[in-house]
Amino acid sequence: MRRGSAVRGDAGSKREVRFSLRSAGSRCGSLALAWAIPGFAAAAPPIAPDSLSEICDPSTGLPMPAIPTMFDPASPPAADIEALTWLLFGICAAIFVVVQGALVHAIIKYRARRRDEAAGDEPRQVYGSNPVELAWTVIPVVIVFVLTLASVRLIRDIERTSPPEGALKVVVIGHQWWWEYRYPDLGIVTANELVVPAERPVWLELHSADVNHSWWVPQLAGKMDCIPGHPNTLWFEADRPGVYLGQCAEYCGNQHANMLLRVEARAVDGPLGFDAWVANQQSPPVDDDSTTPGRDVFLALACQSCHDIAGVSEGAFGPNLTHLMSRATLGAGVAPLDRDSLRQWVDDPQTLKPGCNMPSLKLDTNQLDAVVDYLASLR
Ligand code: HEC
Ligand SMILES: [Cu+2]
Repeated sequence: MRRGSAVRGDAGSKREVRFSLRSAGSRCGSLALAWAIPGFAAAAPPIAPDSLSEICDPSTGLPMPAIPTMFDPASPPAADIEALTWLLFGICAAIFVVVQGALVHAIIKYRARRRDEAAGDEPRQVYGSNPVELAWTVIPVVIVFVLTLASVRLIRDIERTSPPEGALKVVVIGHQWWWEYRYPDLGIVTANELVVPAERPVWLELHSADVNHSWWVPQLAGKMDCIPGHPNTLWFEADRPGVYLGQCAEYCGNQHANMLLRVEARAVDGPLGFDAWVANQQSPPVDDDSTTPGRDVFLALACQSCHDIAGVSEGAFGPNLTHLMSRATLGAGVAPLDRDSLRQWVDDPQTLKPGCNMPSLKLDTNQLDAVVDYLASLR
């Protein structure tokens, strides 16, 4: 039972908010799922195997689907895509029924019968029929035309060349095997968890630092590739607060499956609101005398050449750690971000995420404890 694992902060107040949210919301009241999928399990540790459809995210108290789904859209582009999906499904289902029906009818009605054989009869042979050939040419052409028009219209509706008015701009950079998020207008850099306000459009500019990745959170928008040297754009607008999950959708190497996408759409106000999150992210990292030894170890080792901690180090190869503990997951979803998994990660990330681009620096126990104390203070 790891419910406490994603509790962060001195969190008395957060805890209260969360549990009151939880008892208030009937959808969030009795929760959760025995996890089958490791990445998604990390995104929300199990509480009780109760509902397969929706659970409460332990770190924010927000509702969250157990697995990513496109059938519960929470944003206009996703809703349009779902509607088109049902239209296509409906047309294809009708074709299936008609074709299979005709097949079954023919098999039964025109099956070989003993008395036909005895009489040496063959059914009447038909060589070419203009009406039939016309029908099976024209009808499919009309169907394909309808499908094409519907798809083109949808693409025209949801793809934009400029940001919607009032949109929050976020630059997404896919890395092997994690996500970087930069908020240019707010001066924020974070990793793996995109926090946005609900009911406000979000404009993503997608890049890649290495190979192709693909950003796909099915409840929010369609799939969009992150291509090196070729920025793409995507927009969505979460119509209700919630945690929306997705997964890198373009094979990008051995840890591709551990590139969880996690979007938290928060209300604007309140202690767990978007504005409070922004204020915290913009504040300098915690600087506490008791964790100075750990910070010194961090600076003395190669950690500082790969990681950015505002005002402390400027590495840019790995995730920004300035407010590490404000996140709920570690290593793009391989584990919930708690002290135990953090310690295991710093000791040897390869045990949690084999092949990932952070080496074990073989710290001794004292160094390890000091660094983990330091990192755990970065809220
Ligand atoms: C060669 C560069 C490199 C060095 C050196 C390095 N890291 Fe990392 N680190 C990374 C990369 C890359 C990731 C992302 C791995 C992934 O998720 O696939 C990462 C991830 C992390 C994370 C998880 C961040 C998150 O949000 O999931 C922590 C914590 C971390 N490193 C701490 C450290 C510490 C402490 C040290 C020094 C002991 C260190 N790193 C040394 C490259 C490095
Ligand atoms: Cu990938």
